[in-house]
Amino acid sequence: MADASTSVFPKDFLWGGATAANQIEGAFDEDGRGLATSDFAPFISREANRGYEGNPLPHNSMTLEMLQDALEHPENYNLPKRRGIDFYHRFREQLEALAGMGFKVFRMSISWSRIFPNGDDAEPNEAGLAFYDQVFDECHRLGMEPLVTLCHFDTPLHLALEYGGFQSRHTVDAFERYAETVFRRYKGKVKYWLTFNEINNVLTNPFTCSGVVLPDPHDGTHNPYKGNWQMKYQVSHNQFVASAKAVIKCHEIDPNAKIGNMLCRLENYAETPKPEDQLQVLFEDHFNWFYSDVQAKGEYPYYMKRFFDENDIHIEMEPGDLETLRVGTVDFVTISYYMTYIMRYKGETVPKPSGSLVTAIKNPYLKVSQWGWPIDPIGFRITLNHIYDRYHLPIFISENGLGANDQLDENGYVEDDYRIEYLRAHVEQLAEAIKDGVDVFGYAWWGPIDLVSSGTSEISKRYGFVSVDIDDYGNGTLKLGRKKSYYYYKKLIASNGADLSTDDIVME
Ligand code: BGP
Repeated sequence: MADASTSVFPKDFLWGGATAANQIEGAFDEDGRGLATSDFAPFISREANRGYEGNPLPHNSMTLEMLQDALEHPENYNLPKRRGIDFYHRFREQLEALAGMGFKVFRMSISWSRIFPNGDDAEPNEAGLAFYDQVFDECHRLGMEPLVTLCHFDTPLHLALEYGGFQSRHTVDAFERYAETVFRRYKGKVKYWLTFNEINNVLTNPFTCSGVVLPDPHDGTHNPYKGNWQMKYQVSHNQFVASAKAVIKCHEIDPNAKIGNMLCRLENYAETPKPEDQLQVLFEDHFNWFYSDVQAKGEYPYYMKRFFDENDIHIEMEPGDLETLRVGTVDFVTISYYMTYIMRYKGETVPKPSGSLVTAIKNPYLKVSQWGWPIDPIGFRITLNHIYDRYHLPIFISENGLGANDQLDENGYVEDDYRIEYLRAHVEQLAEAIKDGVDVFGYAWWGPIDLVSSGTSEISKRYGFVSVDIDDYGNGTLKLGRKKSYYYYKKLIASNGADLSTDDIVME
């Protein structure tokens, strides 16, 4: 019988789920909260995008002109991240539903502009600080450890418009002050912190990741964010420094707290056994590892020098930066893991900057989600081994999950066997990785309660075990429902990951 006594997972393994302020809170203009870039990430329906095939209107990266227009005429835009799922007012009920599955950990983020409305104000906003006090207290009351990201895709708008986001060292200083403020306030309440969500996403989306707002390129592409490698690597450096400064402050203020990084982990396979394809894998791996290498090892890795030299990229550093990076290394490593990628040789012997997280090349051995994301549980085991081999640091899975167009009934229920199978297969491979000797201390399913999509700002890409009655336009009662997967995850957690059977799910 598979029960907790046969589990390969550590006894106090942190099972749970992950969210982000900008995708759940709503209340974007209440109690002194300032605007953030995420308040300008429109949902653009497939209909609205008809005619733009191959060149879609951006969902989550606005150009300067679009942003200014949305500031003046918000009524012309559907901006779901302003609404979220109303966690701000309903967190008690929503957290209780999650705790009902036996969650040990709840990953969430603090909205920086709720604490400092402009990002750099002289004083923090007490109402914002008090809100998170209540959320953390509630988490503890329900037996869930909050694991808190300082900045998850929501740079304060003022810093984005006036300072170019993390292009400027002013934003680095403001971030350090913000981090220090929340470390002091929540000392003893928050044991696990993360600095930036998916820090490597600056390469594809500096608007979302780093608060960079660029003017319309007027070339018909709607996308000024392609290329710009000099800017993107400078921003990366600035965020590394900001992250390391936060780590140092966290250690000073609360020696009992642990602080990690967060990497969107890209595991790459060669398309063929051709050595050139494998060389491409090496190049692409380096673009990805670069981020966790700096944050976990505290120095720029050897392979970046040639890359920077040959691509004419020059990083401006301030005196003391390298020492800050050296001292401010993370205590643990976290990743989001959704899929693997196929690499084909691009014909260059020196890596060129790479800007795409998703390759067009299909893996014929894998099924894909309704959004086209390849589903690869074995890749999960592979990637965990690679990370542990590289850093020998404890790992927390800060995101893994399946977005699907659930057909909910009037009770918010759906027989989401596809989600159950995704979870089962990934936890099975996670257990294999643990048996391999990889030190993993927690697993957080992305979006355990339906929330607004980061990439497309839609709600109909549902990840939750708990459903929320709301649609892409904000219509609905916000009533919660429990999907079949809710009861599966509950059973899995109760057995500490030992019972993965899908046959005997009890709906209670
Ligand atoms: C990660 C982000 C999350 C999240 C998830 C799923 O990149 O850290 O915020 O939303 O991906 O992506 P999406 O919401 O686009 O389906």
